[in-house]
Amino acid sequence: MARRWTNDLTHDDVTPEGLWLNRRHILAGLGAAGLAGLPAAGRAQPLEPNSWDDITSYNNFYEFGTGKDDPVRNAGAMDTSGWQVTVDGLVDNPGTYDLAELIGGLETEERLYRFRCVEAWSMVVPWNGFELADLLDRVGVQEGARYVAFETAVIPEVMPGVRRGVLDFPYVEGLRLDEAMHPLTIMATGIYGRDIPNQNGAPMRLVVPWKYGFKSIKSIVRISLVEDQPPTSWNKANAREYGFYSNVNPNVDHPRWSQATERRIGGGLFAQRQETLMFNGYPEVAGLYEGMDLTEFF
Ligand SMILES: Nc1nc2c(c(=O)[nH]1)N[C@H]1C(S)=C(S)[C@@H](COP(=O)(O)O)O[C@H]1N2
Ligand SMILES: [Mo]
Repeated sequence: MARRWTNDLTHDDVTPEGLWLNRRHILAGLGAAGLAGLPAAGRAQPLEPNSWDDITSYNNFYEFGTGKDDPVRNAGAMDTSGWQVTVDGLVDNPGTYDLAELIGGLETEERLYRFRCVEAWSMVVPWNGFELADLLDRVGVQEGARYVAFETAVIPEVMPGVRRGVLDFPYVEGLRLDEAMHPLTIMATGIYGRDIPNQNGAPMRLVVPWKYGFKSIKSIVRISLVEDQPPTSWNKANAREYGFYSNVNPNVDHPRWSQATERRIGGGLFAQRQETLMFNGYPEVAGLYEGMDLTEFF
């Protein structure tokens, strides 16, 4: 029934082996090290993950307020039980699904990803989840679909940022279909082997590691396969500063600040800034943008 939308890449082509971590190893490691932030010992780690505390207490989730500590203080009031997700547009199997039904059996390995916010801070997060491509295959992408649009829940009773109208909600984001199908693009449902906390986008959020953090939309309730480039929240709020693509690119400054360096959260106040890497250190995605002027399509 569902047709596989194919591209040429496989994991082996694009995911450096060291970035894949076996969930069982992680859980075993946590048994020994606690939740302080160290994955299984004895493995060569190309990246040092941030601590659970860093990852879950310094957040952007404007529905719950604009301060970095607003989400951790306010998001607990959101009830994610019985979560439903609507899948519509150019798909074989449209409908409104219970989340468990929609994603049952898809969850796979833990992945350690760099995360880079447009505000020039960064983290490294060990996500649990699955490839967005596997979900799209399950719902069956139809001919003619060129983009995937995503939408976040709007629950004013528990979302002070929605009540104050700090952005035009619902928060919306989008990817080109080939970006969405790329094996680095995941739907996260956990961190460090635990359920993803509300402030990080429970029960399911997008993670696109080569793009600025705001592309990684949280608490998703709608996924639409569409023909035309969908609107995106930060582009709607300020088109001059935020484009559709939003690839991490040290050579394209944000109009109000440089993107050449970043501050790793948790490194301490006096930690040296580090150089920001093209595509946030995922050069394997460069082929997606071949022939595009990335200063025009920023
Ligand atoms: N629905 C929604 N998703 C969102 C945001 C938001 O305000 N609302 N903020 C974005 C921004 S700007 C960033 S940097 C990341 C932060 O993710 P984290 O809190 O898990 O680090 O979430 C992104 N996803
Ligand atoms: Mo961000």
